[in-house]
Amino acid sequence: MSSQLESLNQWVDEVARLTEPDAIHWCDGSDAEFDTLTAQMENDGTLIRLNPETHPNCWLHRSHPKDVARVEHLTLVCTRNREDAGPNNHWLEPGEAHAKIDALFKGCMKGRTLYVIPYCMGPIDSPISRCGVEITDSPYVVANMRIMTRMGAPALARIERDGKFVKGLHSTGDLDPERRWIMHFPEELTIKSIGSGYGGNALLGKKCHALRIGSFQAKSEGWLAEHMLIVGIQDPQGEVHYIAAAFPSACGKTNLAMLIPPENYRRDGWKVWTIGDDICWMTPGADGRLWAINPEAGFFGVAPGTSRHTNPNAMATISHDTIFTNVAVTADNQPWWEGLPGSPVTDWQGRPYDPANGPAAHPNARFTVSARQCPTWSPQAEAAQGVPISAIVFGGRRPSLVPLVFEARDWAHGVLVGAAMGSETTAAASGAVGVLRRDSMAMKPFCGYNYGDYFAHWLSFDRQEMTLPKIFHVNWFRKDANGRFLWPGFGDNLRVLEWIIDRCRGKAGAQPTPIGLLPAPADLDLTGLDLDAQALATLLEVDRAGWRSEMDDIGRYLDSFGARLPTRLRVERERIAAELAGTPQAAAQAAAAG
Ligand code: SAT
Ligand code: MN
Repeated sequence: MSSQLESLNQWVDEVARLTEPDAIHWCDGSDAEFDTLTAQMENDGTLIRLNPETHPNCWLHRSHPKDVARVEHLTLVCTRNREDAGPNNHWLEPGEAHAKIDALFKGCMKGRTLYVIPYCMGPIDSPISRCGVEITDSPYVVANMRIMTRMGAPALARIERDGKFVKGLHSTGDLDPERRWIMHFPEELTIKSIGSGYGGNALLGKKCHALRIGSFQAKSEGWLAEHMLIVGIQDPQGEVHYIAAAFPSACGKTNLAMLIPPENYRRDGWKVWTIGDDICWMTPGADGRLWAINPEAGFFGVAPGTSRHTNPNAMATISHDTIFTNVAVTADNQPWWEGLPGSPVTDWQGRPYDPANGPAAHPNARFTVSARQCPTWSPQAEAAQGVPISAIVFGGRRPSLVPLVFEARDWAHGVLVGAAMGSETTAAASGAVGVLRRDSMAMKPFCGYNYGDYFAHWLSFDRQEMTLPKIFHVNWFRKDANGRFLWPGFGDNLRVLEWIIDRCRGKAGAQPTPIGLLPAPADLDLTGLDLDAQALATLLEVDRAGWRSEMDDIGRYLDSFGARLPTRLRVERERIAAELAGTPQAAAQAAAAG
């Protein structure tokens, strides 16, 4: 046996001694194994089969009502030196953290089966992919990991070749939020999670590995692990342009990754290809461009709001072979959520639906589905070398101030734009919803180390041999005085992506402003769109007074990273603030100082 498999066996033995399971099952990732597990979960009520006529091979899972989202306050990054985790993370000294969580793992799998899940994040034969092994006592987690990752025998074979894997230990414990922790030990490539069976807390390949541990690995190995969708836009000439876009959880990444072009674009021959909807790993290629893979094999998407109007491709994707979590059901046992036609009879907790109890589906209800079922799934998603990225887009929910789109002047300015990102909070994490917070690169909950060092890592790609993507910021969520969205969004977002692509190939115009380059109304193709001139003017305005106070706020935020904040970002912010204040000399001075 190889030494890798020996060390894996030893770890499994060690965990079994601690957690005392009744049985140990090594997952091979086969269809037969999946069928056995789902049948078992149907028998014990973990899964409920949905209408087989309308939704073949679909199940509903109802989670514990106090276990419905990520828990950022219980998510820790445990580095030896506190400063390495940074003010963006909750921290505990590794020794203390292990002791605390191991006490909860003691004997927690009595009466349960311990599943060993070898998985690969990314195509099995890609040099960009990385492997891990999750140990869990939840068959629901096994079934979800089978959909979300390349799981089982091929992953185990790659682990043997690689000689390295991330260790993830998970137990649902007793699901008591008082005894719940999601801990990361980046220096040990280890994750320990207990007390939750939900999404990012429990499917350890996703946020824990592919983002928190991944970002830490990426920094030391010279690549980027990002909270970004990857979409390929094919123009009428047949050329495909790949865009990576970072938005916080539940801000429409899945919709953008699968968008259907507006009618006039479809007629002209535009096409959209989906590579990923949540996570992007990018690495410099021999040609100096950034090449990206989607480390995941499935979608764990937000159900509420998904409909034939907002995302027909997602609706087709989830019409069969899908696990739904915390949705409502109709009288004929179809999954239901807010935004769909029809009506619910049973809510997400299994109670007869009563509007007095709130929404029928939980606002963070999800679907888990293989990406291969998506009609726009790109064959390039399996390409070992990944796809070359032309543009990076940042965006958040900003009801005011932030224009529809602007382009950063250069890479360093783009890094500032990403670092300064703000967004209103959503139901993807526990806590208040709709509160504006800074969420740099949409990585606030997911960056596995000090944000100051992370910004420096981003800046470090600005090297002579690199041909870097251009960086943009978009805002689909601008509202008018009556609280209505000004921009239609969804498929019409392609109008903005076309401008972005044309900027990358030097074909479209732009107006310089202190915050970056903006399209003039005539630079956007608005054919067939019912948008009045006033709305368009608001979407493309730069309100200098508002931006001055935004820049002050960004300055205070950046200062919170103290000595670890790269000077380059501070200088960049000062340059823009000076330009907004209307003192070009000050702007020139600030630029010269950099
Ligand atoms: O629950 S997850 O963390 O996987 C979903 C999300 O917040 O993006
Ligand atoms: Mn996400």
